[in-house]
Amino acid sequence: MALNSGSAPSTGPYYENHGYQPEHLYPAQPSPTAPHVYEVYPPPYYPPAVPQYAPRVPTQASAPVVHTQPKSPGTCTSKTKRILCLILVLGAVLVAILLSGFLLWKFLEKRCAVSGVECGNSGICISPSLWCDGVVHCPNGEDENRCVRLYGPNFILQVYSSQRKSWYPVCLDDWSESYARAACADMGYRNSFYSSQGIQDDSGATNFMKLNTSAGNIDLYKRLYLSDSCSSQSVVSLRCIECGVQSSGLQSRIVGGSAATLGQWPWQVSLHVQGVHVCGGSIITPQWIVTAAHCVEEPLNSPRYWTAFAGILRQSFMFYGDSYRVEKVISHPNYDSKTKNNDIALFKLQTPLTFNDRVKPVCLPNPGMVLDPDQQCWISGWGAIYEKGKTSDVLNAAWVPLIERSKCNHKFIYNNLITSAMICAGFLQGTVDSCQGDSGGPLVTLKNGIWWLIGDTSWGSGCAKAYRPGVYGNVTVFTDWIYQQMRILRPCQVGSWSPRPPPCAFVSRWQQSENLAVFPWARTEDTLSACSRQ
Ligand code: 4AZ
Repeated sequence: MALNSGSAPSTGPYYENHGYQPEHLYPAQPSPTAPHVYEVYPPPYYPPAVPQYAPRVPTQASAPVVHTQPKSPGTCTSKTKRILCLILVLGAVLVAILLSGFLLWKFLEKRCAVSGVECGNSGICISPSLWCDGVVHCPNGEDENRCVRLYGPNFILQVYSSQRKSWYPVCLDDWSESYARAACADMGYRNSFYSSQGIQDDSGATNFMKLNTSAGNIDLYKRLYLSDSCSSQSVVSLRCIECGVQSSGLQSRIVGGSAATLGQWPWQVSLHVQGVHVCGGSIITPQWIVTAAHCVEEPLNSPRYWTAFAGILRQSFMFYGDSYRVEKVISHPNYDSKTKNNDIALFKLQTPLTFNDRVKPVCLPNPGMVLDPDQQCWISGWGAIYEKGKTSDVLNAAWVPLIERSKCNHKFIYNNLITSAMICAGFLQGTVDSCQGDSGGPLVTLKNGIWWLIGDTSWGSGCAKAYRPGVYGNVTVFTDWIYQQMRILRPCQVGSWSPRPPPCAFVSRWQQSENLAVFPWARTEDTLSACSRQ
């Protein structure tokens, strides 16, 4: 990390977190292109409001015009020809009707206007009542993919209504911890729950999801119904993991960037290949680490090359600390190695990390979180302290302001190379920046007393150069993808488990191809025992 002191930030529009858009499962972020050029269309033709009749006025009236029936080879003269003609015309009309009917049906089917909600862009429609019902119906599991989310910096629990195509907060009436645990599991936090409490809803919501207490022992989502009243006047604020807290007492002040202290950036990990630090990463759960996709390009896409170290400040001390082997390396499916678009990847560890003062997760940003255009953020890592230098032995950290995208895309800065899946941060005069070896590491910000993972270190032109700030993966746009990966269960194995099988999922016909989700809802006792029965 190239470290120095910074200067005053600039102003502009907000970076806003937008929630899940059910129609785009993997939103392919646009690759950097030239600025938008608006196409010039011909002026629109507006038909006249009343029928118009063109007067039939002969332009030359010197001789009387004799109108005769022209004789052409294509006209129907004889009786048989006339019948043939009629058949041909009727046939053509019939074909046209059938064709337009087919096209209309295809159009309606695609829009799912006839049979319900479309599964992504697949053209497959399912009934709205099957959406978020706990059973996967769509080929890629879109119907059960994002039925619940945490919104804003206060972690308001929201449930998606497929009928209304909107998100609603959950009323605290009749809420209990078991529902909270079920909601966390559905988000991907398996066996992880931190707190669930009621808070005053200040969003101005007039509709709430409420629990139907008279419903039998059915799935949480089938119990929920939309209501315009909430007698407790409180909504559920849910936290699935205690995240985004630095360890108190161990903290020391950093001005302009300097060596970190233990527990200050407890989510920072060092990712090693053959005993050498290669990239940084951020802990988000005991088993999941966020890093950059460019760190795991072939041949480093195999988990066997990687070891993660957590809770250690010095590279020279790494081998005295606990090391963690990697079970899975998952690179974003739309990562573009040329443009660094969608530069994010996940490591799933073979064994979970044990959290303590030095090892803790950072919070993933929730949709609906508004950041200042020049929000103060922090970067950390063992990267080089000057361009082309070697990696640092000590963990360094520095604060950098966000730079709004339009400014970063200026022709004198990155000239439209910054997509919506990227965020710029740094000082335009240079001086403080991430550098080689910081890649994959965190760009975090403090909001509401909690540290949030806003970016993962991705690229930049050199280090700490004027008008060349650091570029980070925009974690906000990847959270749906991250949760989706966390929800995926391994396929059930044939054989018996004792005393209890680990969570697993049946792989359906359409999900057998690689890279497709398996039943994200396969978490019930039924499924677990079904797995063990196999
Ligand atoms: C790198 O190669 C790298 N100045 C990381 C960050 C930046 C440049 C390079 C941004 O890991």
